[in-house]
Amino acid sequence: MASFLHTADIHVGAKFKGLGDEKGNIRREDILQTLRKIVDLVIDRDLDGLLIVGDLFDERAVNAATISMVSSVLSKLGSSGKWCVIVPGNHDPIGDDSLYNKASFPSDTIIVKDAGRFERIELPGLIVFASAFSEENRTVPKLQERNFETVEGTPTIVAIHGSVEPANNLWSSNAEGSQYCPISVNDIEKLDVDYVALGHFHSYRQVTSKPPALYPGSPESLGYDEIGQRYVAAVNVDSAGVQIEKIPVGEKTYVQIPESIEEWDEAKIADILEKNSDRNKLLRWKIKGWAKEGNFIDIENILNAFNNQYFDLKVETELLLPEDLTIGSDYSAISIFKRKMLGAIKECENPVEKKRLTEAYMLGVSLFGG
Ligand SMILES: [Mn+2]
Repeated sequence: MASFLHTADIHVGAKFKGLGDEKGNIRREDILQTLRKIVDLVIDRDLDGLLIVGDLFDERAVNAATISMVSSVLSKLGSSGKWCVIVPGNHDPIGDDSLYNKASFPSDTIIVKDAGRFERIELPGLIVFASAFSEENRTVPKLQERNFETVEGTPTIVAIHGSVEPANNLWSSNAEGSQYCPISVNDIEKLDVDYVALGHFHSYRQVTSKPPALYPGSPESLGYDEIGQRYVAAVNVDSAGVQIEKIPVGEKTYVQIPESIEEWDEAKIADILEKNSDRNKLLRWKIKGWAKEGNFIDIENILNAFNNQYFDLKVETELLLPEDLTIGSDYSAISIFKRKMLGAIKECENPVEKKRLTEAYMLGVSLFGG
């Protein structure tokens, strides 16, 4: 019998471009915090060990302080009698300049360094076959030709960082492309092993049932292509078979409200922001719609009221002209204003300028009293 926690794609040191320095630093700390919680899960649940299937680090040049922080977090496993196996992925590949060859990790941490062939790792009660990703070897050692040497009564698993194909468009939003170690579903299904631990795609997904092959996804979201709850997999293999438990993890979640086309209403917008509000959420919303003439909505004002109720709030607006425009042909100030502005909006080809003109039109009409 064997039990372990399977994770991948943690991406320690991720840049979080677009969040700015302050929030970016908080998100980098979130990743470390999630790693600490993962280690604690292994210990608290008394699992045998932790398997990290690629991209523990975001890039091969992570600063020394961050690496030593990770190292100290992982050292808790060894001191608690738990094993830890790290498989290098496409973001932290093995090779001459690999951080796995330069930095020091706890002596009991097993780092897979063989690329181009499967390394056989014998753990207490479990045999792991794993291959490291290297720039020179962007393919998985041929699975179908490999006879995984098993031991009667001892569970055997395979760990691969790569893209399972056919991907069936399942990965369109979070795949980094199939150039990284393509593995076919067919090849996986031919394997006579108990479990296939995958890494590379960033969302939780079991791809085959026999043997069970699974992507746990990133335990901490890295952006809006990784929406919602994140997970790690607790795997238990015994004579009865394989049990997989999907455990929710992560410090913060990304939420995206689908683009809306509707009549703008200040109360409605505020209500949606209120309902979703959570300081551990990053929310993105594109509101596209129109307001009634004379009903100018100060979106900045609404957002300011909600900014500190989210970790990060990004609302993009596209204000359209009202559907029920009424334009008089007289020479009153409002009619002249409307005719001039609508003419300018119609002629405007620059989208940024068009947006400003539309907003100016709405504000102007509201100042005239509708
Ligand atoms: Mn990754």
